[in-house]
Amino acid sequence: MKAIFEQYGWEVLGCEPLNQGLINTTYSVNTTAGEYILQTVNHAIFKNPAAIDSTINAIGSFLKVQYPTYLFTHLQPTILGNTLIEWEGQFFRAFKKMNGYALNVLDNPNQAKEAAIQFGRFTNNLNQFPAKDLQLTLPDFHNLSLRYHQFEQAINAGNLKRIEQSINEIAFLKAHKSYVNKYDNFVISKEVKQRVTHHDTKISNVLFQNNNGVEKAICVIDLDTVMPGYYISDIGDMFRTYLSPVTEEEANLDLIVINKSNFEAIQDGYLSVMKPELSNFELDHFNFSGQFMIYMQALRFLTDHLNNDQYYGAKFEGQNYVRALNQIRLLEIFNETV
Ligand code: GN1
Ligand code: MG
Repeated sequence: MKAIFEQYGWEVLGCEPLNQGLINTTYSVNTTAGEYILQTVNHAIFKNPAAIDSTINAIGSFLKVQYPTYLFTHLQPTILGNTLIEWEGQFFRAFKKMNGYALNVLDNPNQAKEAAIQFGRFTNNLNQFPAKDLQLTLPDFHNLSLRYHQFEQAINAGNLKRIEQSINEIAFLKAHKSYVNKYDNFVISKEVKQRVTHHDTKISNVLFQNNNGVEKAICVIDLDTVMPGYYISDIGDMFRTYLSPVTEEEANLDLIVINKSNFEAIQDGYLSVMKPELSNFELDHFNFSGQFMIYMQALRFLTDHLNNDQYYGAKFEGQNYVRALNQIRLLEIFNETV
């Protein structure tokens, strides 16, 4: 790491790994010039780290001019002025540490509303930015048809033992294939727009501050999957991750319940910013966004389990299976409640 610190010109007092996200590795670096977040970009997943670098810089420059007071995680340049470092086959980038904290789970609807406002504002502030010019950091990331196809491939060519053990879950996901058709119809509609979309709106990707007991979201983070996309991705992932008091890792399915106040808070918060932008057809798919994202995540976790955890990895045998069961249960409860 020393070679990296030198490129930034940091005199480092301490460096510790942060447990954040499933994909990249993140460190908090304390230097004589302040605190930084240093990250390696997972090159196995993000095949083109330069595309992420270019996106963050492009939208950052736009926002700096158009919304000078908007809080944005600009990339930290090295002494030579680069915002992405390639070093011994690994890619690094850094951000100034923001004065805020992230939550892993919500404990009140205000947090859901605050986060939804921030994600709405992010897209809305970029509505004059040409979304189609953004590079695709992960092509087809939220393409449900493709995810379904990958699921079918895993059923045909995956780990036989795991396939046999998953017959109930496979049957459930097949029985809900109509979501794929609904998604296909949504994206081909002329009334649907591609906008600058975050694509990973979980609660830990929002920073909060607490001033005298008033908790406010201050900005969104983790911009690796910012791409042209559909608003149902962002709303849907909020539904997927804010409604239940337990995370996607929870193995006790009885603990998965839906908090309706959080649902309303997401709706109020996001639409307070984005409603004028959305067509009636888009708005008609508000609840579908939850089905779309929860279903897709269930597909992705089960697919990965059948493929021997190639994508997400697993800390214990069957971790992605547990996650898939969790998401299937969440989808069932979502459908009962909404
Ligand atoms: C991954 O790495 P992380 O936790 O930010 C994934 C998301 C999933 C999420 C599930 C690039 O995000 O799509 O929703 O795990 N990101 C990528 O926890 O695949
Ligand atoms: Mg992420």
